[in-house]
Amino acid sequence: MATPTVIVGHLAPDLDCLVAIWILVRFGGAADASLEFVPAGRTLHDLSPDADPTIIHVDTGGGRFDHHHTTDATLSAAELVRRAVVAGDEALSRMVEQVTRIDHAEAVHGHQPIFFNITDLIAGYNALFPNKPFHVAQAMLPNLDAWYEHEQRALRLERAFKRRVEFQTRWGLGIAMASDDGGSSKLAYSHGAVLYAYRDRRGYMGIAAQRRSCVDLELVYHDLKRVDEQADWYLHPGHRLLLCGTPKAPPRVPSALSLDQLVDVLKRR
Ligand SMILES: [Mn+2]
Repeated sequence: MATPTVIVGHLAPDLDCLVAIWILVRFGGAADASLEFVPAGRTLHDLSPDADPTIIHVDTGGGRFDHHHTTDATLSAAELVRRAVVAGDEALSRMVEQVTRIDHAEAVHGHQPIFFNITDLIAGYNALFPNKPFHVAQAMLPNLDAWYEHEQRALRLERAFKRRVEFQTRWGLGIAMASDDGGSSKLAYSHGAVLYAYRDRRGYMGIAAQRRSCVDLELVYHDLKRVDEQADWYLHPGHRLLLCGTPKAPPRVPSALSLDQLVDVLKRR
């Protein structure tokens, strides 16, 4: 693809339009491209959408990166741009798949999620800057960076989870995993664990148990106070969470235990 010098989206840009722009800016060599916005469906200066290969229209204009000529629910502007620019990126394809689904859900009947979401965030920016779509895009680019980082982290956790250790506790199946990013309750519980233990790249450790379980970590806490006495273990009042360091609360003294040693403490209890 030619290096874009101008990216054209539609006024009051929505998630699909913004993600298409973001992919071009971050992955498509368009970091220095200028952004223009036209009424949805139109093109810049009413020229043919793909006449100039350095002027890229997304989600408008009926060209190669507009999906409005089809009702194919697997297509969106973001998906068309992704396929053309960075087809092999797993984190990106997961992100864009959600964008496509959101774009089509909105178009069909707008089944509303309960909590504030990214579509609401964009609506908020469009309300703040009703005549400045450029400001909306500038505000959203770092948010999309963060979403992409989140998807990459989820992938790293899935890869690390494949190297997990499973063990038995008095309460049921335990899972232990070490990874740069720590553990994943979602992965552990979906594999039937009643509790899981993790260690991250900083040496922060933790044990967490399913909310609807009878796990009580108080005795484990006392065991740890004995075998790892310097370390800054914290027992959550609910007794289902036992932590030694989190990004929210770095430990004054990290645990001296390896993950295997922590698992041994759990198995013995
Ligand atoms: Mn769209």
